[in-house]
Amino acid sequence: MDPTLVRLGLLGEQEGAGSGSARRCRGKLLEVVSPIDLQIIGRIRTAGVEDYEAVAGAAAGAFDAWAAVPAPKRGDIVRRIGDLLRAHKRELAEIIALETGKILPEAEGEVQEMIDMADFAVGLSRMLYGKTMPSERPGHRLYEQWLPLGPVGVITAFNFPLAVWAWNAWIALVCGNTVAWKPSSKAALSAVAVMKLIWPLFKECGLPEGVLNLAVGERSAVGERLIHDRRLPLISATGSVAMGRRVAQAVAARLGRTILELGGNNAVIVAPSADLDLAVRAVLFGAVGTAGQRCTTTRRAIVHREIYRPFCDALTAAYRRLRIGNPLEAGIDMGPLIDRGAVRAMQDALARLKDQGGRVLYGGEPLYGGTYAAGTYVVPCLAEAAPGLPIVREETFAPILYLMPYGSIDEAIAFQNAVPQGLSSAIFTNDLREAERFLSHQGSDCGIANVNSGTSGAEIGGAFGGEKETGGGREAGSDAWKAYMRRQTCTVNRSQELPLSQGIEFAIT
Ligand code: UN1
Repeated sequence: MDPTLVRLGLLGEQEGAGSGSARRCRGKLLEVVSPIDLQIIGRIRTAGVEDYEAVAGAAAGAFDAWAAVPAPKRGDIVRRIGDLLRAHKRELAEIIALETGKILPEAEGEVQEMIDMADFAVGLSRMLYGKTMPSERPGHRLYEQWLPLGPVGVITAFNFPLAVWAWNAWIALVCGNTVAWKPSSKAALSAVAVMKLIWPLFKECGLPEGVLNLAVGERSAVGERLIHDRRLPLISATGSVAMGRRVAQAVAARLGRTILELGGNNAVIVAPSADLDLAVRAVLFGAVGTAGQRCTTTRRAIVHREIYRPFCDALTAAYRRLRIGNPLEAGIDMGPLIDRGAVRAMQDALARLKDQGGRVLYGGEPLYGGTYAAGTYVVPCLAEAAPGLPIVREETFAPILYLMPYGSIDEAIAFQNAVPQGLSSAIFTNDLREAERFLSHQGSDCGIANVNSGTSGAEIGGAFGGEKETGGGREAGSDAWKAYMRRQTCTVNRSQELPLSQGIEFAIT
């Protein structure tokens, strides 16, 4: 038995829902299978309908008490959560790696991202600033304040099973909201582990149950109920475009708020003046990091034709040196995909690529036998594809990089923007005009635009999210917190007159 599971108390059947401690659940049994070797690493009793109802009820019930805690005190709880995460960074990373197949350095990065986010939220808890504006009326004060919004529903994907929840949860907490979390069933053991770690802290601090809530479960028992739940004024969802569309429609129908972080189809433009070595390294990490299963994964490289060949050769040489294997072992660069279904989806995409006239330059095939017996490992793929091919417009959640040459910067930017998604983008250039053009309104149409830095691995300090089919939401740093609060504009009259705005005279004589 894996020592991490023992240390985190994840042996035996786990309860998939709770509000401060685990609750005896009545849903189906979920077997958690590691993509590394298809071994069962855990069993979770998922939330049934009544468990969801209890958990959402607890989130709604705890809201008033939590909102009444002063924001800096709420921040102090988040600081203590950050300390817990620091103390358990390695174990949490191991469970993430076991469950998702991402390599340990990246899994540790994910826990670090949660810690960084906690630090940010602690500071933020003293900076939920509202503006004061000059009133046009004598003896009046006009200002805005930000109030807690309510219980927030958070839906997360398998690829960042904890960090994306933390982006939402820490911000929601300091804003005075409670959280009801539905993690992906493909990565629910990490969620159970982290809640087991954090829940006792709330008890220790004398806080009521229901501030941080978990409900692992099937779409019918949890997901659908959550998005239609009128007790949750905000739903923040990360996942596929299809899922996001469903969430957006359900929440819009009840005039609720959404924060959506959906598909990406991120490109790197490599200009003739680029530092090639830097560009190759960035594209390599962007394309094969997390085995091509990040929202920010580099999926397209748009390379100037003068340097297209040397770039492709250098990248292929780097791909050949990649060590693919057990992500828990030192020295491995890329682990498995999340499951065999993901391997099939990758193979389907490559078959369609070939049908559409594209060409595989390197890799793409599944690996079998020995270390790879699980059937979840692949050789990452370099392919050549015209920018307009239907397959290039799709996000295949696998390590496929489409390479395409360009002639002019106008053409490169047009290629970059010619997809339905708009999350992350990058240009490698040493030409100031090109860089500034890329960052202007005539440049990248994405939520994230980088110069001489790759598409993935965003810091938490900036707002994270994208345009078009990526969903338009913003999470994590900067002023993303505003979406988690209720803005109130207040006018206070200290005079003995009642002047109306816009100079309206309305006097009954
Ligand atoms: C995601 O894939 O949903 O920028 C999030 C990055 C990470 C987060 C990715 N900080 O790649």
